[in-house]
Amino acid sequence: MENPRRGAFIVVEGLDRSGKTTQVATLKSRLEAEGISATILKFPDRTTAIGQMIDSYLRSHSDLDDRAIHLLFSANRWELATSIERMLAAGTTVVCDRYAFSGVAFSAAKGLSLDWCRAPDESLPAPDVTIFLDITPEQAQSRDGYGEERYEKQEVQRKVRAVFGEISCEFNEETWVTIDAGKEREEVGSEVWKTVGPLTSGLSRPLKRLWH
Ligand code: FDM
Repeated sequence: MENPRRGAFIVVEGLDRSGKTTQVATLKSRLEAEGISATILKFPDRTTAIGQMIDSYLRSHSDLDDRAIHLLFSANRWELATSIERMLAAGTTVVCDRYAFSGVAFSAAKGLSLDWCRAPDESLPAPDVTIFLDITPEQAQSRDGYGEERYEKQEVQRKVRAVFGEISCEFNEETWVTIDAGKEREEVGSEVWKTVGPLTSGLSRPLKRLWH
């Protein structure tokens, strides 16, 4: 029988090296320890055919027009949209490492208009909450592995952070939670849990759509 309460859709966003991947993994373990079925998704999903084109672009093995790569990132979300909906309907909590907000922030930081950037993601499943792990570009740069990919440059990250700030203004404090990711990993983890904990008993309200 289908679970009457759906799983929560949780998105974790942030600049490169803000600790998203670690926090997403910690969150999944914590959810499972509480007996909640949880799945991690990561965008871009580099395993699909579209994802491989994105991967090649991010590693600077290929070049693409700014609008073309933007549309590929969006298409990469659309190819997983139905499976996200199915998992949520089956009662699984979906934790997503980056989503459409990264899509808008990174492309708008290149000078494309916000409206143009938002359009292809319109009607995708909307997260119940977006957790933004906030870190300054200076703090990010001091972390291991920084600088390996295309956007890992301070001036890009500074612009991206500013666009994330603009996007966050459209949400209320229940749907967009900013956490200082410059703090110790455990402290960030407990703040993430404070946000996610109340959603773990499942939700009966219907899933919303971007950007409504
Ligand atoms: N990125 C990610 C975008 O430019 N648009 C998007 O829609 C998404 C999901 O790709 F620099 C950027 C953000 C980041 C890179 O890095 C992916 P990670 O390390 O795989 O998260």
